Amino acid sequence: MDADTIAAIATPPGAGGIGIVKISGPRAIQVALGILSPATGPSSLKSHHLHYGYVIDPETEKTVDEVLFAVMKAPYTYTREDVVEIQAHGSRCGLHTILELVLKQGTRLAEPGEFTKRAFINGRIDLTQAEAVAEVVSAQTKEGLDLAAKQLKGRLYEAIESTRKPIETLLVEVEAAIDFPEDVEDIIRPEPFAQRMEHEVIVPLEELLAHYDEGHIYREGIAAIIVGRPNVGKSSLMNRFLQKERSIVTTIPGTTRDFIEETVNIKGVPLRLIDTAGLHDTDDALETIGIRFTRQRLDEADIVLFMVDCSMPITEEDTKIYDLTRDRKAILVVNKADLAPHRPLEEIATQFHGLPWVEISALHNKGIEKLKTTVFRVITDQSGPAELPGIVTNVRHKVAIEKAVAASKPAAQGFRTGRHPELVAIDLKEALDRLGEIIGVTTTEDIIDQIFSRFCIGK
Ligand SMILES: Nc1nc2c(ncn2[C@@H]2O[C@H](COP(=O)(O)OP(=O)(O)OP(=O)(O)O)[C@@H](O)[C@H]2O)c(=O)[nH]1
Ligand SMILES: [Mg+2]
Repeated sequence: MDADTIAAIATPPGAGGIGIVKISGPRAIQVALGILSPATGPSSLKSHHLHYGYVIDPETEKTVDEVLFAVMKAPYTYTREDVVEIQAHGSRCGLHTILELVLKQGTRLAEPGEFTKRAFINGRIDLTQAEAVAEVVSAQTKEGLDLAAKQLKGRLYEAIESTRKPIETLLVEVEAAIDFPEDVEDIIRPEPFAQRMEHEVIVPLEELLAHYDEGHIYREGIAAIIVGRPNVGKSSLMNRFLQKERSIVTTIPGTTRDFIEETVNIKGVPLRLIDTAGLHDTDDALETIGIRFTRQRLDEADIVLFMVDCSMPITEEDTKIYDLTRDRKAILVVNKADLAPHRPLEEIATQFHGLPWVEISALHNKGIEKLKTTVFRVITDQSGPAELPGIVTNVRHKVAIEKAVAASKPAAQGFRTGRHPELVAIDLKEALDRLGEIIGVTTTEDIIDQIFSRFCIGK
């Protein structure tokens, strides 16, 4: 059965210079011509060209807007169906009026991600490329965008396909061995079989997994929490990172009362910074509500920036805060390095042994770059993004690859250890299925629906 024809506003809510109404499906062109009056007349509408005209309400014959529109005939379109995109003036009201006229012509409002889903179902892109569309749309940094663009071009698809191919070939051999048990030894030679699985399947898949963490943080970002006693300069540091006066800074201890969150870009990693209220001894020592909240936030954060003031003696409060950073990724930030230090900075640092430390002056903007580099290094366990990390950045892909590796290992060893060919075949099929899930050949309907439901309408 033919797909129905769908339509949606493809540009974000709010007024804009232009806004786009998109139509896709077998009736797209007919529907569009029902409401458009092309300046050149309807007969000369060349595909993949931009045309000029008016949107006219067919019932009232009133002109709704002056527009440009593109007619794109299948198959060289986003969805592989006929597509019309109407570029109107970007008022919300105007776009809704056009959309309503289009819907009245017998189209249906598109579901979230439905245009991209059609591109997938009609075979223009695989599932990883469809997911990359959403990543491109939501990328927060240039590096995140680069990763998504690679996936959009099919890098992950190719990597997965290149491991599926050898499994398929070997599976044919195993199936022959099952059909002709008396010839097993002629059909399969255990050593080369194991080697091929190892070199062409397991090693490449493990390499894909090895860079997952780096890739993932480029995409998803990380959270850093700044903690320390009152008045050490936490809010000043926050403002330096953001390059704007976001947090209130005063000489009065206890200025920040609540959590303040903002996101900055650190070497391509979206870093969500959390400024907190200074932690200090109250009646209840450190067991106050503030501490409890901070502790909660500490647990959620990926890295702790523990700040001390080098011009003041280190106190028991500092030590208690330091205790909160145990077993966490943390950096000691020695602030106010512009003032005469109470003790040599190295000595201060040794009190908090184990933590990498950076001296800064939040007031004079000194040491901030070094601190950023250290944050990046601690988080990625590497010194700098010489090259963008691997191409697996999505947890769905990671889990599927892990399962494929887990099935491939016994399959590789199978003939060395005399396993029954049928069991080897089961493992090989399992590996193929798990890999196929990533690119969309063996993915369940539910998962596909879930993936597209996270898209925005109009994409
Ligand atoms: N000399 C000097 N003063 C600083 C530096 N950083 C912050 N200060 C000053 O220290 C005082 C407190 O700074 P804040 O940034 O408000 O400190 P805070 O840790 O956020 O304080 P609370 O919110 O009260 O916990 C202000 O007067 C800042 O100007 C620094 O590097 N050098
Ligand atoms: Mg503050």
